[in-house]
Amino acid sequence: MADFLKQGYLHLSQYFDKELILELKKDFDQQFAAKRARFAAALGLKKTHHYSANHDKNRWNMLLESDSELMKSQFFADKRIFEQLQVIFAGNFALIFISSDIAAPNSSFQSIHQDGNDFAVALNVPLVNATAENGATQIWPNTHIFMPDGRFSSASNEFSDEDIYEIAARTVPSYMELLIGDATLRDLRLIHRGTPNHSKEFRPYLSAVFFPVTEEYTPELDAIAHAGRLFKKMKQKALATVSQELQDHANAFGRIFMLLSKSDRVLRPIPKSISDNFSPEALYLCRFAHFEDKKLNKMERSAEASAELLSICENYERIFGF
Ligand SMILES: O=C(O)CCC(=O)C(=O)O
Ligand SMILES: [Fe+2]
Repeated sequence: MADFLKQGYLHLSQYFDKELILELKKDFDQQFAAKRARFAAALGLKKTHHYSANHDKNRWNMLLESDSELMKSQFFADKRIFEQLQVIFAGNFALIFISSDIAAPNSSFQSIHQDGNDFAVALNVPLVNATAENGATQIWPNTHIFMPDGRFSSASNEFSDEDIYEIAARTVPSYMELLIGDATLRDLRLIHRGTPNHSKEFRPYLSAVFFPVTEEYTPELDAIAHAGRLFKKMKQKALATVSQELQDHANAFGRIFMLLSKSDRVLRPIPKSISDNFSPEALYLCRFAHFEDKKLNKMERSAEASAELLSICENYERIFGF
C-alpha cells in the first residue's frame, strides 16, 4: 500500500490463479476476434488484419461483454484487491470501465501521457506474459503527484503536454513487465505510454478502472438513452469516413458519457444470470450499472446530471455536424 501511494502503482505478483487467467483469455480471444470482425466488416475489409485498430496505431481498446466468462469471474471484485482499494480511496468509489487494452503486433510508441488529470485507479491484468518485447506499458514511477514534499495527494494535477515531457525527461521509466497471474494497480495520473509490440501475438491487458464517487446519482434514463444513440451515430460516421479524428472524438465522447453515467454498463446491461452470482463487492462496485434484474437498478437520478450530459451531447453534435 505504501508503495502504491509513493510510486503510483503496485505490482501484485502471482496474484491470480494462472489456470483462471488462461480460461479468461479464451473468452477474451473470442470477444476480441468478434470485435475485429465487426470492425473490418464496417470498414468493408475482406479479412481482419493487424493494421486496422480502433484506438491508436495498431492498438485497441475494448469494453468487455456483460454476458461473458470475464464478467462471471468477477476478476475486478477480488476481495483482497477491493480491501486495498477501500484504503486507497478512503471514501466511496465505483467501477466505471470494465475494459481491455491491446497492443497489436507493430504497435508503436504512444506519446507520453496520463489517462487523466484526476485521481482514479486501474487494475491491469495481463492475459499473456507482458515484456519489453511484446509491448509492456512503460511507466514513470512517482509522477502521479509532483508535490515538493512528495506526499500522496488525490488532488487533480493539471499537467500540460509540455509539463509531461519535462517531467518524463527528469525521471527514468520502467516497463510494466508482468507474468500471467500478475496484476498491477495503477494511479491513472501516472505518466506512461504504450510501446511497440515486436512479437506476432496480441498483448492484452484487462483494465478495470475505478473512480472516486462523491455523489450517488446519475443522469436520467432518457438523457442516457439520447447519449447512447448519439454515441452509436458518431462511431458509424467515424468508420464510414475512415477519419482518425472523428474516431478520437467518438472515443473521447464515449469516455465522458460513461464517466458521467458512472458506468460503462449503461449500454450493455448485466444479465440476471451473471448478477445473481455477484459478490457484495461486485454489486457495490457496479451499483451504477444497468441490470436486467430490475431490483438492482435503484440508483438516484438527477436533472442536473442530465443537463450536463445533454450539453456535452450538443457540443459533439456540432463537431460531427448532426
Ligand atoms: O496498452 C498499453 O500498453 C497502454 C495503452 C494506454 O496507455 C492508453 O491507450 O491510454
Ligand atoms: Fe494510457
